[in-house]
Amino acid sequence: MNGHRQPFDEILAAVQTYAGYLFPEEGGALYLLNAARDEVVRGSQWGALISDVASFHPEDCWALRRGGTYPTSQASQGIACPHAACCGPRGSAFVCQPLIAHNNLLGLLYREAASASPFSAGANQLATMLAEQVSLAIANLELREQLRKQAIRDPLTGLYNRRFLDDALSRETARSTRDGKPLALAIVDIDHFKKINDTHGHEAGDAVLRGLGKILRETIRKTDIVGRFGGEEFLLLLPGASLGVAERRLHELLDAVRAMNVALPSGTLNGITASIGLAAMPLHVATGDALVAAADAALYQAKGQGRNRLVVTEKRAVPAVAPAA
Ligand code: GH3
Ligand code: MG
Ligand code: MG
Repeated sequence: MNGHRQPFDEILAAVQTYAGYLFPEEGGALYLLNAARDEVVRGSQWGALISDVASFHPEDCWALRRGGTYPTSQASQGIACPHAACCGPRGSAFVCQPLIAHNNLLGLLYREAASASPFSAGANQLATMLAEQVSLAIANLELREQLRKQAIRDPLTGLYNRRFLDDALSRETARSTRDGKPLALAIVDIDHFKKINDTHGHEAGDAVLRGLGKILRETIRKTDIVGRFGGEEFLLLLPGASLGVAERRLHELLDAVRAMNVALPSGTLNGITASIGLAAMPLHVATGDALVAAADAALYQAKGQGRNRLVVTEKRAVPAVAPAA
């Protein structure tokens, strides 16, 4: 579909349904500004549209450039918006209204009609109300989405935060127990991170954390969960992955960390390594708490063995039923 953001689909569908009734004499479209703010993308449309333009650059609209309705009067209609190129002085008429909430440009309400001066005062009033209502609805949704992200994301790396990870861990361990599917858990810890901070500064440390965050995001599969557990420790949950598969993927991750280049104002930082502790259920342990503890102990061993490596826990789950003597 179009490039607009998903949470707005309901608003767009409502506008699409009602605008046809509100403006029976007109054609029109609602455009939303994309996240990069370099394109407005049509999300709904109604009536017969002469300017059938799916998206355009915000600079191509006078209303978006000026932050106000355009044209302002019959006289200014001589200069058409480039995106409404069909609407010359003697052709059809158009009107663009920016969607603005809290001084933030969100999109555009575009209306057009086949004759040169067809917009009734009533229709204009309705359009102003529609633009206001839609702007508010979009702004509210954006705010809600932002709060939701803040509640579950670590701001530095963009990965899930500890709170989300704790919930995910209970959910995934319960699911693994119920379905009998394996669940692998890895704790990744940057080696000698304190030294990176001490030598290159806290900003450089932050850049390394962001770099590792990016690598982790690129390494994981759709069903995997990765987050920042705290400080320079990251947690990876791999539901359904066998021990062998998890090991292979984590070795790839270690390789990617070894190859990492972090751009700093003073030059490029490399030679970064990490250590990983890995445990899986039901192979090694039977519960979520034990899973974290086993991976943590394995990580401690990896540090003790010289760092820059993966250690799999040596624990073995005690069988539920003791084998016959
Ligand atoms: P090891 O190889 O044993 O893991 O040593 P280490 O230095 O990585 O581990 P240690 O636990 O001694 O130090 C972790 C450091 O991480 C200490 C703390 O100041 C730093 N740190 C924690 N959170 C952040 C952060 O958000 N940004 C930066 N730059 N540093 C952080
Ligand atoms: Mg460390
Ligand atoms: Mg640590």
